[in-house]
Amino acid sequence: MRIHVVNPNTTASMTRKIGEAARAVASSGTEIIAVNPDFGPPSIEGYFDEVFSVPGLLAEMKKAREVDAHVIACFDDTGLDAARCLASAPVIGIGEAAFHTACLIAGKFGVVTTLSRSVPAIEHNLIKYGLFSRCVKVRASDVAVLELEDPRSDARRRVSREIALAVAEDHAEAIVLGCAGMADLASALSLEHGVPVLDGVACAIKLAEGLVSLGVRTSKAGAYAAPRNKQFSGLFAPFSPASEAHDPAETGVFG
Ligand code: 5HY
Repeated sequence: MRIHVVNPNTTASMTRKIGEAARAVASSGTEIIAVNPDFGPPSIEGYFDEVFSVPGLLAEMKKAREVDAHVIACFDDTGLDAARCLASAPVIGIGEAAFHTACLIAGKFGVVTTLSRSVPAIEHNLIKYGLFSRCVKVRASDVAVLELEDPRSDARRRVSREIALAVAEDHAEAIVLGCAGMADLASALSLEHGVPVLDGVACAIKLAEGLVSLGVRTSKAGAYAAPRNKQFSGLFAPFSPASEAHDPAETGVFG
């Protein structure tokens, strides 16, 4: 099977790290195609960045050919609902995947993310998924997303310190890492803190493989029905559901 993994920000080094984390858990026979758009924010920290990363995400999804599932590798599950309207293959958000996985192995879990501005979106997703009561707290480690790409930064120490507080003060029984850029830290931090520490990329790959093996696809009976044909105007004309001829993959997104 072929799993298309989209990092909605434009930072290629993070996409490489995400691809490595995905391949590390993928079954033999699963091909991972890890991509990021060439336009949009270099990192997604809060609502403003998030909204400008969605067109790039959808453009990458429109480019994907013969894939069995899609994974959105941004912990806010950026553009997840719109992506499910666009694709019939299953679409998994790494946030949703990690939350459900945590609920299968712990009574209560904690989330440790990047900056405090990223916390509200994650809390809203927990409420939306009906899992808010299973999460003891969403903590910020005060680490900017791109610090995770800088080997000289002490990002790992700050993330680890916040995990220690989540276990000691919030009594978290498992930890969910709240950024795709933390994908390479999970196993070492789990050993260090003696509780399961989950990376959403790995959780999403295993869930995607499961859905494909079950032969299920996104229901088109309601919320995730294909977009109705209409012509968008201006900057987003190339994204118009109507203008199949103006596929962003072929004509480029703007003009
Ligand atoms: C992520 N941002 O997983 C989120 C994390 C965050 O660029 N990749 C990003 O801080 O919301």
